[in-house]
Amino acid sequence: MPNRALIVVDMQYDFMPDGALPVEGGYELVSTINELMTHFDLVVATQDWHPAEHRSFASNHEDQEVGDVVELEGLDQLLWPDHCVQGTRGAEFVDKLDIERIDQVFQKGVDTHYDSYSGFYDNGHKRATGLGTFLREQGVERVYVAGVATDYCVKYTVLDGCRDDFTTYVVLDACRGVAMYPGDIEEAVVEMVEAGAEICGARNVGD
Ligand code: VGL
Ligand code: ZN
Repeated sequence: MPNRALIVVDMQYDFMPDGALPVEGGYELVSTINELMTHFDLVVATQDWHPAEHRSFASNHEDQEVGDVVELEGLDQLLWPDHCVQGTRGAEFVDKLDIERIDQVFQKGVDTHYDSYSGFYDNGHKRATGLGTFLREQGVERVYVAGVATDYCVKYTVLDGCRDDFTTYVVLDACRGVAMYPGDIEEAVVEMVEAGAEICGARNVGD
């Protein structure tokens, strides 16, 4: 049984540079991640998968703009442009991603009232996506995380990986961030390291 897995986070059109919630350098990651997947017996992916009425969209609030913060079910919620709406092209994995190598996909952000940056739990830690249980069932103890965005979904996936006692690696050159504010990516790296994550490069994940 594999004791390690690669978690590919949100490699979807809406997070590419020409998407609704653009991440600079998103397309550059595709070949890196395709190569990275060949080193793993187990690959899982997360997919941001929102209903059109999702409350993380500024468009679903009156008098709010992208970047504003509102309270959602007791949590601060940063408002985003509409993105990764279920069934739209923006929510699809990018074409060139080698999706045949993905063993299991975990969708998140499906509940209108809760956002879910992490691939493991929603932001309020109320509901698990099933990712953690799946990995444990497969005998996984170490996870490697790659994808977008370093300062949101990668970060929260890594923090939950650490919290749930997986040995968690961030494959930093296989991640890109949103950087809504300057310094966000660097700050995310510090937070992940402080939570116990290790930083590595795509070239030294081994086999
Ligand atoms: C993400 C913001 C909103 C991400 C998803 O994939 O990092 N960021 N939804
Ligand atoms: Zn989202």
